Amino acid sequence: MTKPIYVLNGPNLNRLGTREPHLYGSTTLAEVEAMCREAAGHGPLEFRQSNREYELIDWIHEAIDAGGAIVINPAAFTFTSMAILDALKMFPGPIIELHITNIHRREPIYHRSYVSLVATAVIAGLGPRGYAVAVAAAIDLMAPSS
Ligand code: DHK
Repeated sequence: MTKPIYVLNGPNLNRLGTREPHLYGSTTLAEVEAMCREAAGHGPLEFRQSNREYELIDWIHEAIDAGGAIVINPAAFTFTSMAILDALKMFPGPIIELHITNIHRREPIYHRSYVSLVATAVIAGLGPRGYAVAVAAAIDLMAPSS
C-alpha cells in the first residue's frame, strides 16, 4: 500500500487567486490541488491548508506516522517557525520545500528558511506549476530504487 504524499500549505495560501496576483498569479488553491492530484496519477495524496501553525504541526505528526513524503509550502512560517522545523526533523521520508515565488529574489526577510535546514529539496520560483513538479519528484524519491 503506497503511503500518501502530504501536500501542506501555510498561511494566506487559501487566498491564492486574488492574493498579490503579480507575485502568486491567478491560480486558486483548488486549482493547485487539482494539479497535484493529476501529477500524483490520482495516487494517495493529502492536500491541506491552514493559517494555524499548530494545525500544520499536527498534520506533520500525522505524516510521520502515515505519510510517504511531504511537499510543504510553509508560506510565512518558512521564516519564523522552529516548531515546524522541529516537527519536520522527525519525518523519515523525503521533504520538498515549495515556494511559488523565488524567495531568494525577494526582500531579505524572505531569504532565510528554517525549513531548508531539513528539506530534501527546495523548489522556488516556478509559480503554481512548482507543486506538480514537487509531487512528481516526491513520487520518484519514494520509489524503492531511489
Ligand atoms: C508564500 C507566502 O505566503 C510567502 O509568505 C512566502 C511563499 C512566499 C511562496 O512563494 O509560495 O514568502
